[in-house]
Amino acid sequence: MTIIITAFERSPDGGKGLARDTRVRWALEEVGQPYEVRRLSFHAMKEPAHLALHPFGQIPTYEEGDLALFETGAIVLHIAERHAGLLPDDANARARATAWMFAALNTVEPPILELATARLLEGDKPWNKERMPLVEDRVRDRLNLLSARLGDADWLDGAFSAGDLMMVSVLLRLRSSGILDEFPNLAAYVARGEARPAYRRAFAAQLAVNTGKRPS
Ligand code: GTB
Repeated sequence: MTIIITAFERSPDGGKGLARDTRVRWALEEVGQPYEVRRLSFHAMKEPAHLALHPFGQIPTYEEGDLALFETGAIVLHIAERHAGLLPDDANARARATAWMFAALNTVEPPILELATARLLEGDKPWNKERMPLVEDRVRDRLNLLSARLGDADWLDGAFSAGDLMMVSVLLRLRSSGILDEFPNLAAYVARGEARPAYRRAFAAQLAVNTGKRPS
């Protein structure tokens, strides 16, 4: 059955891979599932046809036969549960990998999104200069403990899993802030994720769409 995901017609990041279709593409590449992409303008995302798939009028969505999903956490978990390659066989290890997915989305991503909002949307506010260090420190608080937990391991809990896919995807958003480089083991962790052939294919595919360059 053909898998169809949605993505920006043109991502505002110009192909840096930060829009969330990249994590879904990455998951599909890891498990070797082909997919098609329906690209949407900002206008089309708020039209009834797309709102029927995504109640908040966002990307990405995922369609497979009569199943339609939104939310990258749910989509990546669905892919990981249906296909081998992103979750361990052992039931307890699967549960722990799922916990890392939730940790990425619910514990690590919120302060990173707050930082992105403070930088992109609030930069011109008179109080921004005073607020910024507080927002940055809330990111550092999370990264400090994540860094301590990762230590010198390659991945968060044994072999690479959907938990790492989601955590790396979330941390990538931090790169331009310079904060990731304050944590060398996390910077290396992200680089290991980006070096995976499946990530590279996913990145190249979204880059091609956003720049018109064909994947090499
Ligand atoms: N919780 C949802 C999920 O995980 O699926 C969040 C989905 C979401 O935020 N979608 C964004 C969207 O559709 C695109 S990915 N926004 C349009 C809208 O809400 O109207 C977020 C994103 C967008 C752009 C960049 N960038 O340019 O750097 C990075 C991330």
